[in-house]
Order: sequence, then C-alpha cells, then structure tokens
Amino acid sequence: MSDDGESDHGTRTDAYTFADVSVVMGTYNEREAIGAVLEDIERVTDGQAEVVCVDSSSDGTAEVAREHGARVIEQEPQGYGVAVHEAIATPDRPVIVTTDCDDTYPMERLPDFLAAINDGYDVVSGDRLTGGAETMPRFNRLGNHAFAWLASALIGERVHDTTTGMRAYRHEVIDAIEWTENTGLSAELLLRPLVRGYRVTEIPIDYRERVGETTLDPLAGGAAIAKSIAKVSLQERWQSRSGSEPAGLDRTVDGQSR
Ligand SMILES: Nc1nc2c(ncn2[C@@H]2O[C@H](COP(=O)(O)OP(=O)(O)O)[C@@H](O)[C@H]2O)c(=O)[nH]1
Ligand SMILES: [Mg+2]
Repeated sequence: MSDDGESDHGTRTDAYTFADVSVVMGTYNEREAIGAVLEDIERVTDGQAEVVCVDSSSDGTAEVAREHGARVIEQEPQGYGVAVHEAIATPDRPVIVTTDCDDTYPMERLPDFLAAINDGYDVVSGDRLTGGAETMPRFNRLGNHAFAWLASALIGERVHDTTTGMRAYRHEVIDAIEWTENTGLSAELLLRPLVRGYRVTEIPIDYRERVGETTLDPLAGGAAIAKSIAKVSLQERWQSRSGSEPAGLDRTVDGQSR
C-alpha cells in the first residue's frame, strides 16, 4: 500500500509497506558513516523508504546523502533536537522512523518496527539497553540506564531506554503533540505519547560501535537530558490527572489509531 494522501492516516486498516515509510535523521559531520546507513536502508526497504536528512555538516555529508537519493534539508547546527524536530516535521508519509546516521543502529530491524506499527502500536522504540549495549561507552551506558530509571519513576511505568535514536511513529502522533526539547527530544518523543495513552512498545535492538566522533558532550548533554525528562514527565503527569490514564507498555492493542 502506498500513501494515497489521506490526512487521517490512522483510519486505514490495511498494512503499511515501506512505501509508506520515511526514515529521517539529523546529520552532523557524518561523512564516514552515512553511506553505510543509507545503503542499508536502501537494501532493507528495497529502495521504497524515503530518506530525509536534516544536515548541518561542513564535511560533505550532504553530498553523500544526495548521491544516495536522500532528500537533504540544510540547517545551521543548533543541536540534536532542533535537527530531528525538523526531520520528523518534514515527511508526508504515514510512518516516520528516526535514526542516527553514525551507523550504530540496526537498519536490518526496520521490518520489525514496521510490523509493530502494523500490529497497532503508535510508537515503537528500539531498546538498546536490555541487550547489554556493550559497545556503548560505559559512562553513556550508565547514564542511559539512569535516565530510564528516572523516567520510569516519574511517569509510573517501566521504560528501558529513553534516549534511543531508533524509533517508528505513526505520523499523527508527531502531529498531535507539541515538542519542546532539544538535547532531550528523544526522551520527550517517548514519554509524552506514553503518558497520553498512545500505544507504545519497546523492542530490544543491538547497538553498534559509533563510526566517527559524537557531537554530544556527555556531561552537559546528560544534564540537559535529565532536565528534559523531569520537566516532560511532570508536565504530562500533571496534565493527565484531569484526562485519561497512561496506557503502559505492551498493553493489548485493538488495531485502531487515535
Ligand atoms: N543537523 C544536525 N544533526 C545533529 C546535530 N547534533 C547531532 N546531530 C545528529 O544527530 C544524531 C545523534 O547525534 P550523536 O552524536 O550520534 O549522539 P549520540 O548517539 O548520543 O552519540 C547523529 O546522526 C548526528 O549527526 C546538529 O546540531 N545538527
Ligand atoms: Mg548516535
């Protein structure tokens, strides 16, 4: 099934294919890694998925992306979340998948993310930590576990990886929520839908060693993420007191979208 331009994507009951999927990413000086990521997406989706890169690079990453057929939007470097926010706001297709372009995330799992969306989930989050994440720098791994514990305590639901870059979303979830965070956007993209009762699931994924250097400062970035988790969780819980109950992970799905 391909996108027929319906505005309310959730009303359809037949299964989405990769022709309904946009894979989006922020790209910041990732020339070494981006080719492999885009080739994997092309191979795994049989060339059907659209790719959107929001690029702030000065190393020729954008040219490599265009050579691989990606749509490139240029943006001044303003941080992870500013780039990813633009990236998720750009596609028209009904299923949006985020990833990093540092070749850490397993594009071969894209069919599993799409299958979970077709099972009725609104957000499918790639959980790196349950499988050990041995290739992640130790400090980052401990920090990411701590973020997951903090978020779980604050929202009252167990989540395992709040800072993963690989997720699939139904387009209407992206449209329905106002996103406010920058470095903490990844956590926000998981936590707001979860507390609002959208159907959210985590699936364990492998995580590879990064190609090239990260642009995120672990200390300043970590503090910003912790602050975002606290702010977003408390805001959402406060708002949900007058609204519906949180959905929880892995609850029974009915195949309907809100
Ligand atoms: N366009 C753009 N992309 C960014 C920016 N900061 C990070 N990224 C990209 O966002 C993704 C996540 O950043 P990364 O350095 O991998 O963070 P890490 O996974 O926590 O090490 C990567 O694909 C980066 O290239 C930015 O300021 N602008
Ligand atoms: Mg990364």
